[in-house]
Amino acid sequence: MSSTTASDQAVHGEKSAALVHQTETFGAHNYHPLPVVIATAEGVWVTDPEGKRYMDFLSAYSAVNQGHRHPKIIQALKDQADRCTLTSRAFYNDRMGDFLQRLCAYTGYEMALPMNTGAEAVETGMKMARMWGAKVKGVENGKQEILVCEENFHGRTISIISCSTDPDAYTGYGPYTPGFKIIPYDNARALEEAITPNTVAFLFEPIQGEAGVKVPQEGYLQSVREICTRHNVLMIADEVQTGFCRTGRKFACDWEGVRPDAMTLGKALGGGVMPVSAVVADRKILGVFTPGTHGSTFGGNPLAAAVGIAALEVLDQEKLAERAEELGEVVRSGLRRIRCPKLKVVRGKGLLNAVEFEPGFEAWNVCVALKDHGLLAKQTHGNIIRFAPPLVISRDEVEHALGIIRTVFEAIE
Ligand code: IF1
Repeated sequence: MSSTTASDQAVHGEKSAALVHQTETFGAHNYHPLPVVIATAEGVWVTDPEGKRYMDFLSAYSAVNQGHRHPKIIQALKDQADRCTLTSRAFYNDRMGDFLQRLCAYTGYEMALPMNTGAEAVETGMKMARMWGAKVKGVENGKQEILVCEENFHGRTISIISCSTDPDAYTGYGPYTPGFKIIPYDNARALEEAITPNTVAFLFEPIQGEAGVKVPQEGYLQSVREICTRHNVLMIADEVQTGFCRTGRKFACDWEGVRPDAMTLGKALGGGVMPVSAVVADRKILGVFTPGTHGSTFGGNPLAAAVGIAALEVLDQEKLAERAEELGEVVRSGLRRIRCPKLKVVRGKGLLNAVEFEPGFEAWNVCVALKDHGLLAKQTHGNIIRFAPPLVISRDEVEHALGIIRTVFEAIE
């Protein structure tokens, strides 16, 4: 029995409608996509099957920082595909070492553990923290505690949703993994008060993406660093979404000059082409893993390594952090000039920005209207829309996007 959705009617044309219908018929309904079908993509632009072009202002949730199908990344993918794609970690391969060395150089850590998705990196970070707690800090195994923040988003696995505060993320998925404590975000005192002798790590987002691009007050990261150091608690920054130049620095923690004990990385590390993720830390922490204690079939595969190398090179060669910082200012000032009584807050860092409408406002129809005007964006929660274009966007493209957003927002009653 096929189920059609409102989206069937709202898409651009016959081909799109048929594709939506097919997707909704055979695909589990774990998403409610905007009624648009993407067929081709390049840089900031995507095109639907009918040939209509849109600006991508979501960037696959910051996984396309280098732009869709960046030529250097695609070339690296093609070249490696013609040599070797997958070996498993049962053997060495000739690309992973180079990738890990470059990732360590880019992030400033001694070691890296390659995985595939962001959630796998976060799970790896959790296991690393627990193992470090048992082996190094001396916490009795089974009593390790990890602190996380309210409104966090770290992925969709059972252990990760076990520390979520979003009922949509965890309801119905019990029993939950124990060993997590939840504290308020952007509150250093709450962190200090929650630490016990069994606390092994504080896992946090330097900017909370899914929560609606929540930027903590200046000094929060430095306070977290000082508290974690003093209590011998691992400071683990989840930079899966904020990493790789998105916020105007290599990593969001760089804005306060803070070096976490470990970072979980993903999304743009795969250059918008394939899943590539990792945990980076120094030897005294990542060294807790010994052969056979953790792994992944695809983690560190030569194809991912080749793509990851190209993804990192493009960030530097095209100075994407500088671009994100400069154009982010243009986006926020442009958004703040829009006359829209229901628009209450514009916030963000670099090219990770969001607008918040008055409480109770439903932003879905605004996103549909933006789509009809040629710009793709998605709300995080009912009244918040995230704007996160690829970092290769030009100044002219930013101005064009602001024109679309202004037209749509100023038409909101
Ligand atoms: C979805 C959210 C964003 C992440 C951080 C780990 C992961 C993510 C900070 C896990 C992934 C994605 C997941 C995707 C939508 C998107 C998302 F809305 F879910 F929360 F970006 F804000 N840490 N975020 O943001 O990485 O396993 O997905 O590779 O699940 O709908 P992943």
